Amino acid sequence: MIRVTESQIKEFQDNGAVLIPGLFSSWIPIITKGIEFNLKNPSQYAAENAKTQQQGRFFDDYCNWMRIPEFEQVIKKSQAAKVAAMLMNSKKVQFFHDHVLYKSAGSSTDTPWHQDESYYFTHGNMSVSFWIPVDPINKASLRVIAGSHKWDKSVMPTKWLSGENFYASNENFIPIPDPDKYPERFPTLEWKMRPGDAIAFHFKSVHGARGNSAKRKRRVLSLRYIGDDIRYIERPGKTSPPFPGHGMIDGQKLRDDWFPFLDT
Ligand SMILES: O=C(O)CCC(=O)C(=O)O
Repeated sequence: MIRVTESQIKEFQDNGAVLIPGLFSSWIPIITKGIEFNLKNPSQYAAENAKTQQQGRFFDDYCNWMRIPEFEQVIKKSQAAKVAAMLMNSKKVQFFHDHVLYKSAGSSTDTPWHQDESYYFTHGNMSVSFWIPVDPINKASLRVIAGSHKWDKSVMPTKWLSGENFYASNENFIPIPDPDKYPERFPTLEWKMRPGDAIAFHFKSVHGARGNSAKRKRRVLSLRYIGDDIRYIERPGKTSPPFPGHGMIDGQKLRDDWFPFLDT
């Protein structure tokens, strides 16, 4: 059974994000096993994002699905690709990448406001990530600026730890908004979540997250999908993830040997 309704699709398309309760309920033990393996076996891309004066740990890592069978299983066998097709209104769905985001109990590190598409070499409107916590979430869910996926300009990408500009040239980007200072200008969405729930959000949605003030860790897997209209775009520098040696050029569809089509 596909767990997505017309009103959830509309909410995703209007707000750029929607909660989908229970989408991964039967996958939580498998996802948890994959995350635990990833934490013990980080890749070359793993990063620690807490500044020295901050409490606790904020770790992330990505592009591990080819070496972590639990991630490959959930990507290829769960209903996520079907739901992604419906949310994006796309005939076909390609998998883009996996991303683990871990905050220890009491981590004081906020996830900075950002827009994923600015870091990516993808361009287009058919995109969705599922943010899937395996621990209950009260205050540290993803926070999304409602409707920001429809903004005309992209938000300036920065390096999470240092705050430096991500690319050498930043002229085409707008400054990072501050929804906590200007809540009327930038209305935000956030959710209480149970393991199995997922937030579906657009690559252009501006989002962040609070630190984890809870007494338990916050382990999350984000899975990212692209649809029919997504094309490769050259950025003014190395993207994140970088996918070295991809060999694609402006306007191409993403190569399907690296970004596989999924059954929908
Ligand atoms: O989990 C977080 O703190 C941020 C997640 C995020 O930025 C993402 O999944 O794109």
